[in-house]
Amino acid sequence: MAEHLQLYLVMGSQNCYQDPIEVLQKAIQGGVTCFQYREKGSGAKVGSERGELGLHFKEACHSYGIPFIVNDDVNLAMELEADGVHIGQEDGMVQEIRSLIGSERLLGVSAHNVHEAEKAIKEGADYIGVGPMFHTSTKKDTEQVRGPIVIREIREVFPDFPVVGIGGISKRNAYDVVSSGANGVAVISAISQAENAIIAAQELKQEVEYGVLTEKSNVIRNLIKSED
Ligand code: 3NM
Repeated sequence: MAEHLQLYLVMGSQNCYQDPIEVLQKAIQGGVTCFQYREKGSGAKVGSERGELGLHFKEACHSYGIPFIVNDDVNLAMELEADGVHIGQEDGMVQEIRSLIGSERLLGVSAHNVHEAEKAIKEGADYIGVGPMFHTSTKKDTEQVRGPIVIREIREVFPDFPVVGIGGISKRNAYDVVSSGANGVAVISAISQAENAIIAAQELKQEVEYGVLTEKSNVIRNLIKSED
């Protein structure tokens, strides 16, 4: 799972200024490694239109070989035969959702601190999304911003568990999130509202790769130190 988290695009039609399917296709061409369909908030599609758009998104993801995850809605995820579901703390019990979706589908859970991370991991999440890393105006009901330090705290307890940071991430701060130990970054506006989604994704991906290298060399340095 961790490799899919490098550059995770979360998006619904309400987040886009341009055609959402084209935005997704360009984003994947630019380096997006996972997609979450989050049709939510004012202007979001409902009913059959919501399902139809999801199907187009899924086709785009699968034609490029990246996972298609549905936010919150287990019924929609099953109807669309999605690769997984992502839930928040308020969306139900992890074990319950797992029993509905089966062991093959991915289950992502939002966590805001070490305690929530620990609970989600023990209950069977495949990865956790940790946020908000920075201030965001995309989601109104976020928890307080504590920044990439939360990733470090979670990493100390779970050195290898797949973790992605979310909230206010752009090319200017993606490096801080990944060099703190996240496997990648999840973004909405940095790609969905960019003038050119290909370039936006490429630039973010570069920062993520740079952050991964820094984190790896830190781990090696610490290993050498502990052997001295
Ligand atoms: N979850 P942007 S922040 C969907 O903190 C979501 O859990 C968050 O949008 C959390 O990349 C967020 O435009 C919105 O800041 C992310």
